[in-house]
Amino acid sequence: MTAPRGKFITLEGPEGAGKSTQAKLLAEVLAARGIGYILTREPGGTPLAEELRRLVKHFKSDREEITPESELFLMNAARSQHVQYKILPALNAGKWVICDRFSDSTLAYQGFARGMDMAGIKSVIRMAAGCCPIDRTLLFDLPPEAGFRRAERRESTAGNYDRFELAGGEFHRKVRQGFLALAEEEPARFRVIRADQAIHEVHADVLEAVNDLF
Ligand code: Z5A
Repeated sequence: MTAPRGKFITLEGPEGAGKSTQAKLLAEVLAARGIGYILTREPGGTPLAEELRRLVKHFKSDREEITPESELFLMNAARSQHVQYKILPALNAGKWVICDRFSDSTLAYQGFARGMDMAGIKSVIRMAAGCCPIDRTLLFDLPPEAGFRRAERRESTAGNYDRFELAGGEFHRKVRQGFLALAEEEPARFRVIRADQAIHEVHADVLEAVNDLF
């Protein structure tokens, strides 16, 4: 007998909103309940996808820039590897997948913020991840200034900003508005969580937001 498919939960939101922190706390709850899970992230999650992550975040050349179209394809090349080699096998084995960012980040960053055609983006996402419907998306909402201040305090940042962190306030305001618009479009899948609370309060909201999936 095959195991029932696991649940696919994605965490979305602007930088520094606390997605990674909350993903780990949720994983601890699953472990305590004896539920098999994997914790993963985008872009990334497999060897090739992690290489693409490094490129798309830190590529620098005085001869060319990454075009918005290339950014879209790099994100989705990484996603295709991630889905085929990590996410689908875990779901099919009955494990829950907790994913720090997924396709809604493409819609918010490459769509709303970079201004690329939404229908085209959705069709690329379908090619990369159409086989993986999401059960619940937790949107951690925070003004970009607050998220940036938090991210700046992180040791790993230490002045080494990536292409997205350097994109400016207006870009990140569009990202936030984009995420909120996506949540309004699909209220059954999304739960919007106030990320400006203390970590334990955000965690309590996360548990409430996934409670019906247990
Ligand atoms: N991107 C894209 O354009 N298209 C796509 O399709 C995909 C991604 C998938 C990935 O960067 C970039 O790729 C991302 C979008 C783009 N760029 N941006 N911006 P990333 O993965 O490196 O960046 P991130 O997802 O924004 O990670 P992050 O900055 O680490 O944010 P976070 O995971 O939401 O936050 P955190 O690491 O849990 O917390 C940040 C700090 O705040 C840390 O010191 C915590 O201890 C602290 N923290 C957490 N929660 C709280 C609360 N509640 N109060 C106070 N302090 C807190």
